[in-house]
Amino acid sequence: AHSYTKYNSWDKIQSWIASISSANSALISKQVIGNTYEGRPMTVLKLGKRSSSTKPAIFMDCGIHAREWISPAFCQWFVKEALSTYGSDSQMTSLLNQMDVFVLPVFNIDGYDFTHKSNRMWRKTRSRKSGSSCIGADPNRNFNAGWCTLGASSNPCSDTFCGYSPESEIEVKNVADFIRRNKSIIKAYITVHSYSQLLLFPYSYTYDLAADHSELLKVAQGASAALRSLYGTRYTSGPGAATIYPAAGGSDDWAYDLGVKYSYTFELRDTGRYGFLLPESQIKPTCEETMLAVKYIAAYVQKNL
Ligand code: 0X9
Ligand code: ZN
Ligand code: ZN
Repeated sequence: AHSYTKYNSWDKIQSWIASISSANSALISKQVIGNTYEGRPMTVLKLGKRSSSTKPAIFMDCGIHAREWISPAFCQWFVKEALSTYGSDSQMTSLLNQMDVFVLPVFNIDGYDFTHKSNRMWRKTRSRKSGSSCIGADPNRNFNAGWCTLGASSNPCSDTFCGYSPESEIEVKNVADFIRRNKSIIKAYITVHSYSQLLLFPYSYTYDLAADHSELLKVAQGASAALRSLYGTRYTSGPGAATIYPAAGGSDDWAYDLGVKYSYTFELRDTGRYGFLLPESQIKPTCEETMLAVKYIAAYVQKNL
């Protein structure tokens, strides 16, 4: 059965998506934004109170990288918390009254399924192309932001293969199309990875500072402080290139250059003791503390609409 404190398989997440949306139709709707390479449906959940006017929105995705299992666990947690605290938590109530939150629980579904069935450390998509026996591209090197210029590989066998062209990965194209289509309402982009305990923002494809650098840093530091207030977990905030490493083709830089100012990449727990193999006993504390950071960013965005 599905559990918020376990790493659920894709099959369990898929049935959870169906049941949670049908049981909460006043606050959730779902839409398929396309299929993965292997044909699995990519479903975006829209959380928010129904409104007659179009609402500004936040887009959040989890599971761009297959082996980062705490990430999809967080998106599921976020949906549960949003539903269970709407009406009692004043911040969540106000957020979902005024804005919508689009949640893509698993971005790289084919890769995620592969990590459950065959290779726990798989990172990339599962696309194939004739001419190479190596499988998949790194979805976070496949966005059209300084594509394949830095910190990415043009070798299909590399774990950071940028793909054959920008958006060559259908999962990337589906998400990019969705965000482009909803560009006028999307005010923030949040993408959840692991691990290293970082809160990153543009740029990663250059060491140049973003035009909104000081505001992005201020909000990241506030979010990190909120996260730390629960269990003392320390996060470092900063632009990707200088804080983790330069790497082009990422979703955060792409969304920012499209015009989504508040664009953040979370690298959740831990700092390397367990790494991608974070024990299930840490799902709850990791998600609870991360909720505080995401809610901090959301509240800031809402206040500055
Ligand atoms: O390298 C990545 O894609 C991310 N780290 S991970 O260990 N989860 O793979 C960091 C992404 C930072 N942003 C960009 N490079 N645009
Ligand atoms: Zn990642
Ligand atoms: Zn809670």
